[in-house]
Amino acid sequence: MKITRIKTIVTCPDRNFVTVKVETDEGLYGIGDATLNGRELAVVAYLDEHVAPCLIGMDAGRIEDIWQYLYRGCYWRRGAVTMTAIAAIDTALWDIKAKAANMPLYQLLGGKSRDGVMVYGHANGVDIEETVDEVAKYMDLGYLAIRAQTGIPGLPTTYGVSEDKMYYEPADASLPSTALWSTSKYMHHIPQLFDRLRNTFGFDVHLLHDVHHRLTPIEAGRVGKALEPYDLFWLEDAVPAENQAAFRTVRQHTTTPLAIGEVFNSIWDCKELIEEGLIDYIRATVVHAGGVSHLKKIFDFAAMHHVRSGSHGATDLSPVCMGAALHLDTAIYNFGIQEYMRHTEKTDDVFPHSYYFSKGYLHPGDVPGHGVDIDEDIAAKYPYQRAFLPVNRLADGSMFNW
Ligand code: CS2
Ligand code: MG
Repeated sequence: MKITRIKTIVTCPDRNFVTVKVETDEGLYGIGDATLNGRELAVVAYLDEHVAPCLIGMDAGRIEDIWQYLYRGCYWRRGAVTMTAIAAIDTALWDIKAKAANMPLYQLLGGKSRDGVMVYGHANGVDIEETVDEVAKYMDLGYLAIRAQTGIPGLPTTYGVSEDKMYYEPADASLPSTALWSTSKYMHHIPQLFDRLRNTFGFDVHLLHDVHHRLTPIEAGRVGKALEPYDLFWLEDAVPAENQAAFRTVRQHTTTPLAIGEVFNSIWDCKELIEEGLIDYIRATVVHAGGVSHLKKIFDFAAMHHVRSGSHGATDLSPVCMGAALHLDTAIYNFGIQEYMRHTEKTDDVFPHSYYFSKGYLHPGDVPGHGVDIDEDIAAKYPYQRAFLPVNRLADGSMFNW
């Protein structure tokens, strides 16, 4: 089966998505997510100019070989743009292979290891009271695991707190808006949130929290230790991890489970973290970590070191990424949890999908392939709109991590 055409489709049904469609001479096609939040058109140019022309005429069934061709063959390895482009092609090729086999993708990845994929939803409020109410809403919706974020007194806006409680959207402006950050205000406030949540809801619900790369290792150790009585499922992205060894300090000071990985592109971003047992959950995902092929390798490596999966599933990862991720989540042995932020109705119309939510779990469905398609006519109604994540500054005006 030969690759005859590779199309990149950009659409903005409430937010931007980039989708790759790989067509073959046998009429089968596959799709892959190529969305890199705030850098969408860089990936489009990479795919259109530097990937698509090279793959025309290749055998669509040679997934591993094409992956290595794009990774090794280009000389410039890794990086978010490259690995997102590779991921999109890889996901589309797995979609084609599973459709050709007339099987849901999880069958080709080893079959089902579980009956459903436990997900966590996002509860957030401007203050602790509102976050408590939001957690209650998610429990009523049947969620078994809930991430809780709250506004911090003295900071006008805070990461993770959104106006629209149903559909969280972090890329909020056509040029980056500026937020104010204070580590001391944050560190003082966050244990109060979890104290209140556990007193209200007890210990049966899983609670998670995202620091979004805001602390130093010793600060993260202190926060992790302060949160130990509240038994978090995980503390996410406590420290930026360009320097993986920094997590040794965090680990020495707290037993709160640690998760990281949404900005990782390859095994080389997390090799020491996994090998040295410095984390508990690896949160890399299909679209930004080289597709189904490479993420499966990361997860299998993690399994050897008692590290479980916890894939990123924010709204800026398209339903195509979610579909593919759910097949992997279903098949691997060391699955932990999957993030699930609902997409808007417009987005769901552009991307019809077989996956569905029931009683705290997502299910990938049983249609051949990864079960997600794109309606190109509806997609064409929503042209690209430039959008950025905010940036963060401290009170003295200096730049900080977003
Ligand atoms: C996040 C995201 O879902 C998460 O855990 O940290 O909100 C993240 O900020 C965005 O996906 C960035 O594009
Ligand atoms: Mg996060």
